[in-house]
Amino acid sequence: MKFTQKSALAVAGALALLAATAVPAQAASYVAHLYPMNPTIAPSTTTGEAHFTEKGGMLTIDIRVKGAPPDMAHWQHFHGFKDGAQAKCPTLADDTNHDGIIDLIETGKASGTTMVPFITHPATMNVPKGTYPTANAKGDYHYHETVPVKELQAAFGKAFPGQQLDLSKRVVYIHGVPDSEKLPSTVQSLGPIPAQVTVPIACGAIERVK
Ligand SMILES: [Cu+2]
Repeated sequence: MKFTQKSALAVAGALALLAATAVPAQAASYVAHLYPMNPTIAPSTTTGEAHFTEKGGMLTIDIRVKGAPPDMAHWQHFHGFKDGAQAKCPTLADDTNHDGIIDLIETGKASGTTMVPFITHPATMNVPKGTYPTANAKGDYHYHETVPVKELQAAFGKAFPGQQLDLSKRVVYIHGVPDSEKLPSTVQSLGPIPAQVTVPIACGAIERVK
């Protein structure tokens, strides 16, 4: 009896060990369903999906956007809190100056700050100068990049000390309306960057699916 119990324990232990070592090898998948924001200023309704897959030390970022303002580049990032708090997409209540538009600055309370840009080389973390995708004449685009997790985490940790990427605590934003779009002067932006570039047009919270 004693022997059997011991064996059972040994088997359970071995299984637990197997499970523990098997986890990192599995792919982790995340998705963000993007819903339109500020539809009164964007000439169209922006929707889309962002997928994140972590496998074999690589992070693949795949974002499909539909109906964004056409023929222009769109800033896109994940935003989050520097202290690791859970970010959310804003609601109409976040339009604190009641100009009918939730601008970038007003997203801060719900979503924190701009973190990782979805540009050609995300690990450069070059938010203002990176190359962002351009929507076609229909307002659609497909962004697909693969980046070593270690490289991205190292750059991220430098910008946000003590922070992990923690995708499920972040939100994806798509930004930008045409330069020609007249915005009220109350629409705030980031430093000298025109509000047309930074105004959010879609948002989605990142959820882990696997
Ligand atoms: Cu952003």
